[in-house]
Amino acid sequence: MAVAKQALDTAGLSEQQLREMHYKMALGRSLSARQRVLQRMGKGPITYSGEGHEAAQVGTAYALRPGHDWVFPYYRDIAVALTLGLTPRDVLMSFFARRDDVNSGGRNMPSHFSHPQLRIVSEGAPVATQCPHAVGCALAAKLRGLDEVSVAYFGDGGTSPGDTHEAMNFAGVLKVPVIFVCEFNSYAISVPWRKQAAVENVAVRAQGYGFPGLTVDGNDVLAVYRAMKEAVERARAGAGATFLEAKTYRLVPHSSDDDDRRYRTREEVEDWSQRDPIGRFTRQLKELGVLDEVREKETAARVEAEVDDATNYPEAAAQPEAASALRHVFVEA
Ligand SMILES: Cc1ncc(C[n+]2csc(CCOP(=O)(O)OP(=O)(O)O)c2C)c(N)n1
Repeated sequence: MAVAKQALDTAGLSEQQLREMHYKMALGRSLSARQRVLQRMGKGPITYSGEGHEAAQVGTAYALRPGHDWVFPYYRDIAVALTLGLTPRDVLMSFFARRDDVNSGGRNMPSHFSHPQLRIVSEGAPVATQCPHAVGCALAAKLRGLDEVSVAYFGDGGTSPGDTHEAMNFAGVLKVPVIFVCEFNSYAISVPWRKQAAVENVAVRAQGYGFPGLTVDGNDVLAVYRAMKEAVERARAGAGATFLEAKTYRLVPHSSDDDDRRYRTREEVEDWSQRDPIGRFTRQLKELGVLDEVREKETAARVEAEVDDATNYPEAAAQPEAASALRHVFVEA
């Protein structure tokens, strides 16, 4: 109790905010699971799940100002997108590639979240190309004297491409308001971290680029939130970049096309399932008296209804017109 209370005090969040974070985590989990089911039923395309990453995603996104700060998520960041204001309908309209999909009008790959008004910028398919984009965006804010922060999200695999190193280098040199969030789940598809780098905590690299790097328990939503809040404050105050490494685990295969039994033991997956970030936060909130059985059931029912609604909504929605296929590809007369 004392530990939970202390965590709450330092996070500075109201009970309502804590419940909202819990709800967003549950929504991300359920919507991800629904997409996997739809793919298996042959109704939807390839899907990338955020299951297991919810504390890292909601904890970081909750510290931002939606529609003010610029967010460059990667394909696993469903709960980042939902926390910033993308709706379950938006997500599934994109999944089913409908004409009125806000992400891209049905053009982009699934899970390439974007929303102009919410300042969520679509990633490119090549891993980590969003890192230099985020640094460029942060430089623009700095040159214009704006207090907008840019955030690049990526996995541990995303720390290896040259793009990330170049982005981090210029973030340090130019001292721009950018935050690098690494959702460290120990695998780049089937490649374990130990085959990718010889350091345990990738956050140590930040020092070499001239700004702070922090490693946090990425399954502890309040620890993530506190670390991110500090990074955001630093960025807004003109103190430059931060690298935040959130240690977490994806509870399901890399994508619906992956069989993780070929490279992860069931014991390992089970061990991490015991540390599920949602179960952990639920217990913490109950201990604090912020959540009880009744509210928990209400949240579950609300999530289920929203996910069902989002699943059904695209059924009646228009398909993109074939004649529009080349829009945004070539200049139109
Ligand atoms: C430059 C590049 N190389 C390879 C790929 C294929 N690819 C897609 S996702 C991925 C794994 C990335 O792993 P990580 O960044 O750790 O994120 P995670 O999926 O584990 O959350 C790879 C290798 C790609 N999209 N782009």
